[in-house]
Amino acid sequence: MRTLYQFPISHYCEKTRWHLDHKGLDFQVDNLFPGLHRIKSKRLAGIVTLPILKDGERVIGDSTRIALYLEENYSQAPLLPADGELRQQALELEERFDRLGVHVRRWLYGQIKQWDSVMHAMLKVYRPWFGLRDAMKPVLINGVQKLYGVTPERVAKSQAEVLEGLALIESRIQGDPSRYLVGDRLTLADISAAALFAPLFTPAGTPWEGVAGHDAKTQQFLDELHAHPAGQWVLRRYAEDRQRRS
Ligand SMILES: N[C@@H](CCC(=O)N[C@@H](CS)C(=O)NCC(=O)O)C(=O)O
Repeated sequence: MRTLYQFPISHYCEKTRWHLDHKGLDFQVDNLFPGLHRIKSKRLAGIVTLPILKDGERVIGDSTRIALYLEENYSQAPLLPADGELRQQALELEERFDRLGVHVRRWLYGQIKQWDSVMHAMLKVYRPWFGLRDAMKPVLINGVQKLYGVTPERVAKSQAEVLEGLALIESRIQGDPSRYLVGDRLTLADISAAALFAPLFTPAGTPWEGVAGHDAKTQQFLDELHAHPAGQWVLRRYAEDRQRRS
């Protein structure tokens, strides 16, 4: 039995879901409640973040470590190229996009003017527990802003990082959304970049579809990003390469 401990709305958890789906590995999800998740995540893997994967007796925390574990232990549908140089490039890009995921998250949280639809998307999978779930919303909004460093200065820096990340995608694909980041097939670099940037582009069928708490100015900025090759690339990877079982 395989269990993914997750938050549905987390883009790091989406990266792991995509990987498991790509390999055709069955798994159940255990949606932990934000904040309270730390009791279980510490007990399971000694960390405070999700995703955590339990595969039989093995417990692996952190999306990058999970990705390497899956590649090492399940040879089907490999996401790391056999060629040493391409493999190294895929691994390096995976790490780079992993770090950029932090900036995508901070920038997006920094744009929210209305938290209702964001909180709904974040909490809808949990039982209402006699009103306790909804009573937690103000605590969570405050907690998320503190935890992820959502201050005007840091959000502005994160915007620059996000734009650099999109420019990196554009240069790797040479402006052509049909291409992959490394070589001519899907690798770990692609699913990391696409999953971690997906909240900006809200592909159909993802937890971010229809979530919008920002204003018209931010929407215009996002629309411009959508039209760029990197935005089109994320949507194309989802349309063509995200075999969804979860
Ligand atoms: N480097 C970690 C980052 C995971 C991460 O930041 N997860 C967030 C959700 S997007 C989390 O669990 N935050 C809760 C917390 O820090 O308490 C990974 O790749 O798994």
